[in-house]
Amino acid sequence: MNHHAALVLIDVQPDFMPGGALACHEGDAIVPGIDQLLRRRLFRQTVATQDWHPPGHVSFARMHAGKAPFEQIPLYGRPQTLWPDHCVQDTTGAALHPGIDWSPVDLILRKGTRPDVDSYSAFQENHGPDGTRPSTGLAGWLRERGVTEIYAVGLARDVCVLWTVQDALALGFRANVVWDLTRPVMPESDAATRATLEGLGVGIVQSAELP
Ligand code: VGL
Ligand code: ZN
Repeated sequence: MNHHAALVLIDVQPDFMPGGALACHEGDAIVPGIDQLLRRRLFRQTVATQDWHPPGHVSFARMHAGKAPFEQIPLYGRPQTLWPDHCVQDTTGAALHPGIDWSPVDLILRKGTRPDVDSYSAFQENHGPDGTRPSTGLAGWLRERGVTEIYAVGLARDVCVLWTVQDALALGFRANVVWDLTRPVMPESDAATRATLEGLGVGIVQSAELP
């Protein structure tokens, strides 16, 4: 393992798993593997993100009259997918999954806390009303700790994991996805997600290949 690599655990929360508000296909299947990976302490730094929305968040379909979850609307001049209410602050569905021992994690980064802006990537929020994407500060945090490469795991493969690794590359990090420790919200998206990642030069690895 590259000594300068960080593990980034994206939104491993019950609401993204079967029975949750915005379940990913087989989302719970990644829990044991992530717990085992954390116990191995392979990485110099470990960061977990937590989707953490206030009630009435702009991404919730319920806030938009006549709109249903998974429909798209224009928001601040860009397409916004509307979601069921999910990961509402201080609910059990928003917790870091209780099946994982989180103690080795160095940083827990909450995102999506602004009522009017959605947030998929660990690095930058989605576009806000002023047309910018506010930084979460994670790129600086990683750089100041000597990190040059990330390995992403978690949920959802086609949304927050994808946006995180795209931003990582744009911000100058090498990026990898541990494919078997991710699951998609839309399973039919897998071929497109894989092709996008391969086209960008993102490493696609399996957890069993990690040293
Ligand atoms: C996510 C949709 C809405 C994710 C978060 O974690 O991929 N997807 N909020
Ligand atoms: Zn969300």
